[in-house]
Amino acid sequence: MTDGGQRQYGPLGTTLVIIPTYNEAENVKPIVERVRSAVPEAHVLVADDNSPDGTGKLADELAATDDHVHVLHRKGKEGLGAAYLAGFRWGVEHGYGVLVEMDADGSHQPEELPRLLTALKGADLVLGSRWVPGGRVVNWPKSREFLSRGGSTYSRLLLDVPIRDVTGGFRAFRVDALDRLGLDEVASQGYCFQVDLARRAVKAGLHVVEVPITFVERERGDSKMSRDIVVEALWRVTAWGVGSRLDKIRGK
Ligand SMILES: Nc1nc2c(ncn2[C@@H]2O[C@H](COP(=O)(O)OP(=O)(O)OP(=O)(O)O)[C@@H](O)[C@H]2O)c(=O)[nH]1
Ligand SMILES: [Mg+2]
Repeated sequence: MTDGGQRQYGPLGTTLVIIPTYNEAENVKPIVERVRSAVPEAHVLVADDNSPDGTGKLADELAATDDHVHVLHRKGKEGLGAAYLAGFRWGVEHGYGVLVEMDADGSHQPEELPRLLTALKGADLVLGSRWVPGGRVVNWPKSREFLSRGGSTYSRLLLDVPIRDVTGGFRAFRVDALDRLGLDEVASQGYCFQVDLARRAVKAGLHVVEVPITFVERERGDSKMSRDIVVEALWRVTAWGVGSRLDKIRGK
């Protein structure tokens, strides 16, 4: 999408990389270290849902020796969406200018963050994208690729969002753009949280830019992807699509 380069964007401010975790004991240390060396000026917030495997404690150990690392302990597993919303609130309260979403499992490569942040200088929201030219996935089974591409295509067509990778979770937001998304009303819990934010961004008229990324399948730990998450995404996206079509028919 383009606004024809008409708009002026302010300075970015300090970046907070939010990493939601649930049972990522094998991944939390390596991912935080990679972020710290890829973007040394950025801060990291691990948003842990009281992982039984001790991820939160490991994150505390990292925070104890590095003043750029912070931990948000949540009481129990409430889904990716709730963890991000809590992380966003924390970031806004602490005065960060840019909030980044990133998985803990290495699928999103911290080394690609500088490219996302450079693109954000001229945008409200930057999406790391697997499905634009130059984007790719490494080591994904065909079934997963089919689900992801299918989910993106279904969402794009039904919701009229001109975004190739609607479900991706490697994103950089300007804080003032987040304010315009109506986050208080977001109820999406799992995967569809990402679709929800993307559709809200387009609806709010934000300038959204997709930057190609190489997405790497997780090597350690277990996926939290489940049937329930896919079902939630399917019904919510369908309900949003039908709702907005009805609004159009009614002339709203
Ligand atoms: N705090 C919190 N984090 C979560 C929750 N569910 C998933 N996560 C984290 O969200 C990120 C994405 O979850 P994944 O299990 O990798 O989901 P996915 O990327 O769709 O699945 P795979 O591609 O199979 O890895 C990881 O960092 C998880 O630890 C949750 O309920 N609470
Ligand atoms: Mg993953």
